[in-house]
Amino acid sequence: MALLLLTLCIPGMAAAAEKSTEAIKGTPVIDGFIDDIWGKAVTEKLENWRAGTPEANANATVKTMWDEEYFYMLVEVTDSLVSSDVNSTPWFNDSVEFYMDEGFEQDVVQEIGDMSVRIGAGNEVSPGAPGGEIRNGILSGAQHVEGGYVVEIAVPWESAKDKVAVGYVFGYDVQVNDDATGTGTRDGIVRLANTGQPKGSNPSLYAIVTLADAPAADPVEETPSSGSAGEAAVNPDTGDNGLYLVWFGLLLLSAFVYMVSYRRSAAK
Ligand SMILES: [Ca+2]
Ligand SMILES: [Ca+2]
Ligand SMILES: [Ca+2]
Ligand SMILES: [Ca+2]
Repeated sequence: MALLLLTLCIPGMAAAAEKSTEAIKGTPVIDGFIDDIWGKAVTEKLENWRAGTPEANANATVKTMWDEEYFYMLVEVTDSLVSSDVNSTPWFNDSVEFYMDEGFEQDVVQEIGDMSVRIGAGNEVSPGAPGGEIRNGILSGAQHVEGGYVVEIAVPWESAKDKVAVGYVFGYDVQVNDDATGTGTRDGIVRLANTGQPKGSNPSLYAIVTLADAPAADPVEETPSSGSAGEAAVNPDTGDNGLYLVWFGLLLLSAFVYMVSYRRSAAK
């Protein structure tokens, strides 16, 4: 608590980590549809408005996940008018930009190795901010949904390939561009991090993400093992009981037949 107060009281100390989060371990399918496992990931809201307002423009959240092959990001955009590919300049269209400072060098401009890519609401892929690079092997999927759209992306590890493990830390950022009028002009720009950077992309200000463990599995519901096993146990009993009844019936019948024939022979 004392440390927290101290941190809050010293300007600059808190600014360094303007946004930090963690990525759960897991492997979603990259198709723009939200896998169940995303429900266990940390949700971060994009709140750094560079243009537009939360009331007039698209709002968004991002979730992250990782495995040995990829870093995954899921962005859910609330957008009352989704349009794609209206303007040939891709950042004027509804789109999501993804940035990674995978080596965590925290340079002030994007350097070689800093991933940067833009995915349109219709899954159009284009290079992100100048200096960054689209990485070979990126997978992406986008889907229009009621009230907006969803973008899912997988970025293959490169420089951190041999380092990724629980506890690995690096920088990433996300920006959503909104064309609110559907005319191919950008009206809203909101970022996850990068506060104070009016243009371009500054890896030293990216959100800091720590790779975390896989989420705990849901408790397995008590399967009514008595159900199947019970049935199996009950059925033969019922069968046996039925068999006994048949035998008992036959016994009574033969006793009856015997008595009748005995009386008849006695009467003769
Ligand atoms: Ca999916
Ligand atoms: Ca870097
Ligand atoms: Ca829009
Ligand atoms: Ca517009």
